Amino acid sequence: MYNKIVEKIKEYDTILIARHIGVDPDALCSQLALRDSIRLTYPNKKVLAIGTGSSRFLSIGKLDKLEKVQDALLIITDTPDQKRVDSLDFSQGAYSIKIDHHPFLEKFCDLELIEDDKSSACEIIMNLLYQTELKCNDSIAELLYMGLVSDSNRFLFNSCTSNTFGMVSRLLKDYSIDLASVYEKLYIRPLNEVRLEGYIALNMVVTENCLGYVVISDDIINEYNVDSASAGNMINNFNYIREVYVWATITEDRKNDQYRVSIRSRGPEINRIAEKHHGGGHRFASGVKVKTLDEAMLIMRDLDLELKNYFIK
Ligand SMILES: [Mn+2]
Repeated sequence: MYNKIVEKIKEYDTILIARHIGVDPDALCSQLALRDSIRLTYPNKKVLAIGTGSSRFLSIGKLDKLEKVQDALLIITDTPDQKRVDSLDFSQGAYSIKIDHHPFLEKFCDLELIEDDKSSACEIIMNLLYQTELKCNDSIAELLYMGLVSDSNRFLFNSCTSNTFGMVSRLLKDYSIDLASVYEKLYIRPLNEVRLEGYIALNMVVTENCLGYVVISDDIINEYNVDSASAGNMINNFNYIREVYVWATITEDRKNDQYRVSIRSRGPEINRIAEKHHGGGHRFASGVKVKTLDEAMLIMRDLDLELKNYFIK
């Protein structure tokens, strides 16, 4: 499969690489690393990374302007379904390839490489670069390391396997990566976000079945002067609370007239519940967008029930 991907890359002069909406470091780094690797290996090809930028990740790297899609090879990383593709129409293009580590949702590319046992899309790209003629250098290695570290929440998840550590070990031996600088790019944050974290900790509702959730209203987002995307991302900081096995943030997004529900679990699998409510994600990290707070509370009810059954078993 890896070689088949490289054969396809060799066939095309123009290659457009996309990833999912609501950009995160794994999506961005896998996309940029693959772009830079193809540019390094085949300097005559035009390779562009497409997608909506985010001020938060400016220090990670720059995206490109979209050019014409016809005759181009389209590649998407870190994205299981077409509706989450950012800024690229996959019904166009000459040929398309998906490289993803999410559980399979739908086929929308001609060639799909899905390795849902990998910690991150970046880990798959690391394998791809090591096992094919695609080249790597220090800055590409740094991108790949950054995406992997971010998606595995600093090697905290079970998605980290001996392959993960093996690849990271090899990468650190072969390339020079400034770890302190990587962590600063990923984790530096303004004081008001830390203060909002304090708000979440103080206001989290915890049920007797060990579900913890908090509603972050638009007023709160404004009061703490954070953007709603970074408010939703704070969910990852609330793991390992003794009384909480599943936790969720319900973040109001008044601009788009919706609530974003982010769910994490260290107990039962929660992606089926997310899918039932038209969201998705990983077994222990999922998300749903809903129109009303009532719908969000229906998800909380389902999660609470799931927990109840989980503890009975
Ligand atoms: Mn990912």
